[in-house]
Amino acid sequence: MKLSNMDFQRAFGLVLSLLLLCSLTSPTEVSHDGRALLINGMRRVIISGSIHYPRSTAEMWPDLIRKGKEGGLNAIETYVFWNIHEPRRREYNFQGNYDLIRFLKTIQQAGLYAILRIGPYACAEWNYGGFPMWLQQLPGVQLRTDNDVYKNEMQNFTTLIVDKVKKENLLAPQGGPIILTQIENEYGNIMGPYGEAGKKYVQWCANTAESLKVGVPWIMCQQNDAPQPMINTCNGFYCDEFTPNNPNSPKMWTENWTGWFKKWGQKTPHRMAEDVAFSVARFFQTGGTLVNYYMYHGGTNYGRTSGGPFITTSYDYDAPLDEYGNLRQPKWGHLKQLHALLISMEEILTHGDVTTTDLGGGAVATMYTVNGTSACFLSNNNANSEASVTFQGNKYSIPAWSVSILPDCKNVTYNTAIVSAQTSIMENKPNKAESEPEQLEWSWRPENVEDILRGESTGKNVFTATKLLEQKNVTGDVTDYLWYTTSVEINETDPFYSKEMILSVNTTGHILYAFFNGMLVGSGRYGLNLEVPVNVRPERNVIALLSATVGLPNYGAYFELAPTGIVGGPVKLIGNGNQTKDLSANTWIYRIGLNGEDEQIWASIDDSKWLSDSLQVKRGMTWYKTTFKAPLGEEPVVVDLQGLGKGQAWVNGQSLGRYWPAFMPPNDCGGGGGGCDYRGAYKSDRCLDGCDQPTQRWYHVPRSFLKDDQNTLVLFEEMGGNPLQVNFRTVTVGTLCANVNEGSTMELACQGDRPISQIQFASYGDPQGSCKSFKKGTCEADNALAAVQKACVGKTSCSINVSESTLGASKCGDGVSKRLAVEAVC
Ligand SMILES: *[C@@H]1O[C@H](CO)[C@@H](O)[C@H](O)[C@H]1NC(C)=O
Ligand SMILES: *[C@@H]1O[C@H](CO)[C@@H](O)[C@H](O)[C@H]1NC(C)=O
Ligand SMILES: *[C@@H]1O[C@H](CO)[C@@H](O)[C@H](O)[C@H]1NC(C)=O
Ligand SMILES: *[C@@H]1O[C@H](CO)[C@@H](O)[C@H](O)[C@H]1NC(C)=O
Ligand SMILES: *[C@@H]1O[C@H](CO)[C@@H](O)[C@H](O)[C@H]1NC(C)=O
Ligand SMILES: *[C@@H]1O[C@H](CO)[C@@H](O)[C@H](O)[C@H]1NC(C)=O
Ligand SMILES: *[C@@H]1O[C@H](CO)[C@@H](O)[C@H](O)[C@H]1NC(C)=O
Ligand SMILES: *[C@@H]1O[C@H](CO)[C@@H](O)[C@H](O)[C@H]1NC(C)=O
Ligand SMILES: CC(=O)N[C@H]1CO[C@H](CO)[C@@H](O)[C@@H]1O
Repeated sequence: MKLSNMDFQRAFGLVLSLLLLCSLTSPTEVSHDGRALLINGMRRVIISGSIHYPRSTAEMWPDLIRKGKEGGLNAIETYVFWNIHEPRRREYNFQGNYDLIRFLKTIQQAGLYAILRIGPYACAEWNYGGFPMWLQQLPGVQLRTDNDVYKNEMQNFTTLIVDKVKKENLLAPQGGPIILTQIENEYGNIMGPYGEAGKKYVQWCANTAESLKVGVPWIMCQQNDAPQPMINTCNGFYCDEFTPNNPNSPKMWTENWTGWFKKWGQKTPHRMAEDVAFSVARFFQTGGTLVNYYMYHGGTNYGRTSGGPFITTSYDYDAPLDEYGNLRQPKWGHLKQLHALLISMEEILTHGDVTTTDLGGGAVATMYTVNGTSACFLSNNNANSEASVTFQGNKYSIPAWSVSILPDCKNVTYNTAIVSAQTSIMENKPNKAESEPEQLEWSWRPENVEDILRGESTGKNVFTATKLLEQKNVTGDVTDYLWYTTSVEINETDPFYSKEMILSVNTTGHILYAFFNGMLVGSGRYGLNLEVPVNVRPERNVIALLSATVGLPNYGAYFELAPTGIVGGPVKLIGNGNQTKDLSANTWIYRIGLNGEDEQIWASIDDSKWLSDSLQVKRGMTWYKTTFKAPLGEEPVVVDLQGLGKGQAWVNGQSLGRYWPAFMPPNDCGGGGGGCDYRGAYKSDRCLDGCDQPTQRWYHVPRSFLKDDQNTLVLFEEMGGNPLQVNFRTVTVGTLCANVNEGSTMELACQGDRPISQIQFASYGDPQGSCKSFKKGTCEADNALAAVQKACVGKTSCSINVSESTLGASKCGDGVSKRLAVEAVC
């Protein structure tokens, strides 16, 4: 292999940073007591965020991790995804975005700790929960229970991962970043149906983990019966009421859901910053010492990695870093302030004596005291009303569903419901690349299905069977697509014969297209019993059924056994007087995948088979191809696939994942209006939006997929769509807003090195409304706008102390609590 100059510089840089690391890293001892993790004997507060390495690119990792660190994290957590690393038994892949070791080293280089959830069952809305398909096909295997075949494979892979990180000195006692390791995952939630075998399995997991001698504690999340020394931990939207199963285990929260994932056909979930902050502050108020945000960066399900069925390609999760790696504001900033405060209270939170006082009406005061100094939390669990309380002789009002933090037990320096961090409204800006035409030029190619529709397929990936088979078992899950084709001779004397009959197909899903004598006669999604009228000929009739999966299930007891495809059927023709002809035991011709998949059309540079004339739109089973210039700049790139139906997309041969802009959520925007109330227990169906647009219209194109000159986009459109509206955009901050109380500091920043160009609104007094609808109130200072313009316009970021001395006299009465509200344009 030849090293280019660039490679050489990179390699040289790596050597340098490795040298640097060796000199900086020293063995770290990790243990725990009932209060906290002990790192080199010191109790620590750990604030961690989940970033799943295959859901971004290796080029994005340093920036994501840096933004996590800047947001106040001291640890990054990830699952390990078995099915991408061992796609075929004992054949491994740790390349590119699957380079776990490089990811862990990037965390280490940033000076953060790592939490490694080996599992190797991951759940994670990941295809098949992370299990490789070959595992389920081993004779005699039963997953996640006391089964020797399974345990042998689990042990083999877990050992491989542990050996790999040991070899690279990545465990804390070796000077590496890994302070915790996890075995299994949320098994306690679903172990009931496994009975005694499940209990034995939990013991076995613990023993196996112990035998691997990682030198750091093991955790088992959602596992009340986790045997010592496993530490059982909590996952959920709130974990304040969680208590570990052993007095020697610290209270740790391995999944605090910062938002929620999205499914095709559903609206977009949101979880307000105020409620995430409330849940974290409550957790620390009640003795928690380790929190992990699930997700801190959700990212993208590239390729066919999304679980489900029906999990979208975007795994944005409403996380503090958005799908593309931008700061999601105010969530990121509001939590950053909380983290700084909690870390500053580390000593007292991990050592203090705790006194709790019920102040009535849902309000609780918690005081941590050590050596005569105290820190306090005042919480109000009431979802409807503010609490006015007197605590240690001082009066406080605590907004509904919030926690105030008083590091000196006197002054409130943070309240979870009062957000002073800026709000950033993101915009997708048009591609400004030079000489890029308004509309892209497309060529197309039909997926050749004629043989199949005639019932005559032959060749590679084709075989016959006299029954209806389970789909993923047949395909090995290397493709979404499986054709089931049969033909039936019918003559007019057949008792069930009538000219018009019903074709009835019972499928477990996920998507079905039914063709009869070459014509598409029906389609449907989910598991369904499709019944469509067909015109039967008194001769040979061909039935071709295309079944497509949309991500395999990832959660639940025995989820791996959930069938896919037209397994067992029945497939029938129903005719005269409801007499039926059952075709389930016919000779079925199976065709695994598409011709285009066999050819890897998306990676091919052979243009000869593409047609550039008479572009066909609204045509199912069609490949499209275009070239485009990369948008200028560094900002994240997305492609707008509005107009298309359903399929998969590739840029320069790399998969962007499945697309499905034709799928809209149920149109019930009405009622309740916009806005979202953070108060009251969050559930994944609260605060939904996006009811009037495709579940997912925009698809992330990582910068590292792009070349400076010409780029290629290939689409496979399965149901019919129009690519003429497709265009590329960059995602960037459009509008900034902030609303900050007197005595605090307002901070504003655009993105990267883009300056603030204009202040559209600034009022210091009692301004009303919210971002994009601010109005001045009853009183304001005369010169606030000028002061903000002077401090911010032309700068990439600015900071203003909200006080009369910086903004001028407000002319508000004494009873008015003053604020500065600003709306700015980047
Ligand atoms: C995993 O299995 C392979 C054989 O399939 C064996 O060679 C290897 O030693 C096993 N690894 C461990 C850690 O057991
Ligand atoms: C409390 O004071 C004692 C005695 O001065 C000291 O040893 C200890 O480290 C202090 N503890 C904390 C948490 O500050
Ligand atoms: C902190 O609290 C004390 C007592 O309530 C008060 O006198 C003092 O002004 C407060 N300090 C600040 C900076 O708000
Ligand atoms: C999967 O296919 C194999 C043959 O390839 C068969 O022996 C096995 O029974 C199938 N399993 C299921 C669940 O259909
Ligand atoms: C029609 O089908 C029946 C039963 O398969 C067969 O016995 C008969 O010979 C067929 N008639 C014609 C005209 O093909
Ligand atoms: C359709 O298939 C499902 C799952 O395989 C089965 O439970 C159901 O009984 C079938 N329905 C009919 C009408 O056969
Ligand atoms: C055929 O089945 C349908 C649906 O089950 C029923 O409504 C109809 O009455 C039946 N027709 C005859 C002739 O039995
Ligand atoms: C804001 O006030 C703090 C102290 O209260 C001071 O250290 C800081 O310099 C001030 N910042 C600006 C931009 O005036
Ligand atoms: C019990 C439960 O719902 N667990 C889910 C928690 O959230 C994670 C992340 O979304 C999922 O992977 C689990 O299935």
